[in-house]
Parts: sequence; structure tokens; C-alpha cells
Amino acid sequence: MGFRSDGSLAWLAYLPGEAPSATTSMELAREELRQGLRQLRRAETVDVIADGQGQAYAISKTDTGYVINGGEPGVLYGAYALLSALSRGEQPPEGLREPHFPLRILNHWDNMDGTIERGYAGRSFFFKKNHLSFDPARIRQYARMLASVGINCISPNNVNVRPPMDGLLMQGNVSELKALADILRPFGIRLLVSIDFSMPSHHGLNTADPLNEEVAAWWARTTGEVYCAIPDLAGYLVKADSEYRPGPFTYGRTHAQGANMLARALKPHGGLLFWRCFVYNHKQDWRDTVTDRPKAAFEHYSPQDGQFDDNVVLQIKNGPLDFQVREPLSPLLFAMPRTRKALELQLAQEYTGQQIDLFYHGPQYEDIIEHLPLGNIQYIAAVSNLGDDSNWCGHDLAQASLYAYGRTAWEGACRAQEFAREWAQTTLPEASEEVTGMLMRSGAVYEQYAAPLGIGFLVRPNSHYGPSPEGYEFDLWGTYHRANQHEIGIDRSTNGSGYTAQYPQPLMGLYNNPDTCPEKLLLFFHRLPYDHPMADGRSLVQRVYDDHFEGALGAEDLLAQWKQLKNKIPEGTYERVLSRFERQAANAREWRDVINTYFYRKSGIGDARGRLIHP
Ligand code: GCW
Repeated sequence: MGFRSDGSLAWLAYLPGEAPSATTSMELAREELRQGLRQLRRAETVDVIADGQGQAYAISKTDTGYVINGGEPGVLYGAYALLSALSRGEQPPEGLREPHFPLRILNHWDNMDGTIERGYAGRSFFFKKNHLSFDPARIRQYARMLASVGINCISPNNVNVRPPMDGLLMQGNVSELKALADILRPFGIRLLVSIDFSMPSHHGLNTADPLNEEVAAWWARTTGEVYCAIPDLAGYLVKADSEYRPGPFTYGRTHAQGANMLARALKPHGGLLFWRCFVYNHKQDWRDTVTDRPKAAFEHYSPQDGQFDDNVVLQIKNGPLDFQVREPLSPLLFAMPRTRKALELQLAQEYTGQQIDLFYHGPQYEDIIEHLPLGNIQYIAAVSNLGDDSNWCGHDLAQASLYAYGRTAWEGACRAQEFAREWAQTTLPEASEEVTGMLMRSGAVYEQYAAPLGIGFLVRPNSHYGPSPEGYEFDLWGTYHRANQHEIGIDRSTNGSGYTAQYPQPLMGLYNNPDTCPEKLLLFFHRLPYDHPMADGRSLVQRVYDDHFEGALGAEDLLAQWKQLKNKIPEGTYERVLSRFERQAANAREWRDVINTYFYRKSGIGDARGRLIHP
């Protein structure tokens, strides 16, 4: 196999470095199979039979090899599944394989100047100098990587649409968008575009009021022009009335009114409108103890169930706050049965170590999907962790999360360990057992030092890397823990903010009571004294100390274990990852000392085991 120590082949070491250029998925599937089988030195014949449209495929055995039946792009998924299995020394999956979610989306947060919001892997490979500007060969490599795990839709531009990106749908840029869509199409990948709700008011009109007929006509015309160039555009993605983005509130309209106007422009072309539900008061005064940020989305949207058109999809972050290490599921995911919804996950490690610290998202996704009312969710999206670094993710091992996301979106289930192993076997085969183990415990290690018992936002303001327990305490964003000398946390039970009442039973009852609330979420839901007894008899503060000492040791262990793998890992990969584990170990020590000292100074309670806590 063709391993490359720059990480650029990711988990596709069974394929040559250049992804083929083809006009159909069928052609592409045949070419990938031809090259892949040769590189794997396999003598089997693989026939590819196109039978119709669609994403499904079926692989069956023949006397001389295999046959893949499927549609466009189903056969391509079949080709990758077959090659991946053979490269791992396994039998290809048999029987009909169909994706659970019809759209499996990757949202990039790339800005037009080439920077990436919350990007930890270099610059954008879509945009440069305020233009869509890309290397077609690199895009094909990227598209192949996504297609190999079944991702079939991408939005290249940031949901925070700021000028000049508000002109992305305008003539001139559309031809560039079309060129991108044309490259992605044979890989079965469709484009989605993030738009600015106020666009008409920057391009010819003096309003963007959704009930104004000229505004609706403007969107219908602009959308028609875009569909002329890109007939399979998936639709638009919108962040409205959120964190300074414009939206219907400016005109005294509801989100249903705003979303439906856009959805009607898309409807004749079969497009969908993805409307993000990340809406809250981002100017909360810290003295205001009544407003409770996690309640915001449910309070705002659930009364509007039934008011959204059928091509509107509400896109909801997995948790009610904002991609913290540990959050309960957003209650909105259980609600609004008459509205289409998408689950939004974050791959970009904004709050989970920024692709410096190791945090494999598989176990988190497993936990989320396992508890999700799947019948109530129709689509899935994740915020990308990719950039122009040669290894795509900055941290080579962060590729495993992208891999797991694609597999999860296809299966509608996450088997974190299995997906980690598949990734490791194809990417770092000589160390696959050890690396799988490291991936699987990485999240727990990070959580131990960075998110005690479900308290979020202990991070440094703005950068969101490293500890700062009061960094957000007196700020505007509604992310408080309100620690004093007696207790810490927000009471979100029915005696407190009442947030727990947004959940259906039995979850509501479970979360409402500190005795039944999962310990990992204890301080998310409850305000408790430092000597609150935990299930195993330790006090709450002792548990925080223990977790931080253990977490810092866990980070040291990851570093030590990596050093032992030196001879089993390509040198470039080894060195890149080594320097990240060294930074992680230092970061974990900082978290340990800052958080332990913070709790000690607040509570006045020492460590029962006499370890060093700086006074
Ligand atoms: O997590 C927060 C990030 C913002 C981001 C926002 C969002 C794109 O800090 O950078 O903006 O979420 O999801 O819209």
C-alpha cells in the first residue's frame, strides 16, 4: 500500500495519491477499483453494474471475484467499501447497503479571505484572497476521502456570512461555484451554500423583510440563476438572528416567516432550506439570574411547530449550549414532530482540544445517537475539522473523527470502537491496536481535565483553548457557573430555571433530581455544595480534584504510549503527533493546576490525598 508520511492519503493508502477525474460515479468507481486492486495486489475481478439511480449498493461474490450493483453514486460507495475491507484483510460487506440519512453533510466555516473560523488545520482549500479559488486536484482528493465514508453534501462557506461573502451567489462567483460543483458531482457530493438573510438589502433593494414581495422575488430570481448553473444544489444554510447575524427579527417577523420565504424560492428546484436553531440572547447581563441560555432554542422554536414549509429543515446542535465537551441532548431534538430536523455535530475541536489535544469524537457520537429519538430527525450535519494542512486535520489522529462521522451518518448508528479500528487499520496498520485504544480513551482523558461534572465554558475567552474558570463569568454570553464559597453550578431543575421541563419523560425526571442525574452532567443541571456526596462516597470537590490529577496523568500516558510506537509509525506522522502530545501534556497540567486551585480557593477544602494544589 502507498503510505505517505505527510498524511495526505488519510485512510486511503490503498489508492494512489492522485484522485481520478471522471464525469460519472460509475466511471470513477471503475477507475478507483482498477487502481486500488492493483495497489493491493489482488487478482480478483470486480464487475460494476449500474442499475438505476440511488445511493445504495450491493456486493456479491462471484467465481472470480465480486460484483457491485448499485446506482449513481451507490456503486462508488460499494467500490470504496470493497477496497477498504480488502485492505484490512476482511470480507467485503454482503447484501444491500443503504444510508440511513439521505443527506450526510459537512459544514465548513471557511471565510472568503482564506481563514477558517474555528479552524485548526491551516487555511481554507476553497477560498483565497476573497475569491473561490481552489486546486482541482486537491478538491478531488478531498471529495474522494468524503465519498469513501459516504458524506454526500458540503457547504464550503462559513455560516457567519460577512462581506464580501454575501456576494457568493452573485454572478461571477456563481461560475466558480459551478466549477466546484462539477468536480464534486461524480463523487456523489452536492453543494449547499451559506447565505446572509439580509442579502437583498446589499444587492439592489432597501430591505430584506421576508414579507415584502420584492424581497421574495429577488430571492426567487437569484435562486433560479444559481440553479441554472448548479441544478443539483442541495439548498441554502442560514444562521439568522444569532450572534450578530441579521434575520427576520429586524423586520418584526418570525423565523417561520423568514424561513418559508427562502424555502419557497428553493422549492421549484427541489432545494432544501437548512435553518440553524442556534438562537439565544448573546448579550445577557451576568447579573440576570432568570434568563437561562440552554432554554432559548426550545422556547423560541417549539411553539412554531407546524408553521414551517416541508422543505425547511431546522438544524439543531447536539446540545442546548454550544458544542461543550459534555452536554445533554438538546430538548428540541425530541420536539416539533411536524417539522423536519437535522442534528448538527462539531468535528472541529473548538472546545475539545483544538486538534492539539487528542479527542476522538466517536464515543461522543455514539452516546448522542444512542439517545437520539432517531425517528424525529431526518438529516445530519457536522462542522468540518479540515483545512489545507497536508494531513487535512492538523492532528493526524483527528482524521479518525471525520471517518467516524461519515460512517455514523451512513449507518444511523455509531460504533465508535469499530470505526476507530477501521480507521487505524487502514491508516496506521502496524500500530492499529494501540492507536485504537488511544483514540477510545482520549475523550475521557480530556473530559477529566477540561469539563468537571459537565460544567462548560471554563475555557479562555475567544480562543477557547486552555483553562480560565472565570473567563466568561462576568461576560455577556450567558454561560455562567456562579461559583461562590459554598456551591457551584446552575439549578436547571423545576425548582430552578425549569430547563429540565423541556424534556419528555423519563428524561425530565432523571435530570431533575441530583440523585438520579448522570454524574457526568451533575453540574450542568444542578447547583451543589462542594461537599455534596457523590455515589461512590467521595465529595464533589474531591471528585473534581481526582479527575484533574488523573486527567493530567492520562495525557502523560498518551504521550508515553505514542513514544513506544516510534518504530511502527511513518516518521513524519510520528513527529507531528509527538509534538501535539507534548503540548497536550502541558495543557493538561495547566488545566489540572488552574481548576484545582480554583476549587480549593473557593471551597477551602484540601485534597484528601494530600497532593499538591497550589494555594
Ligand atoms: O461555537 C460557536 C463558535 C462560533 C460559531 C458559532 C455557531 C460560526 O464559537 O465561532 O460561529 O458557534 O455555531 O454559529
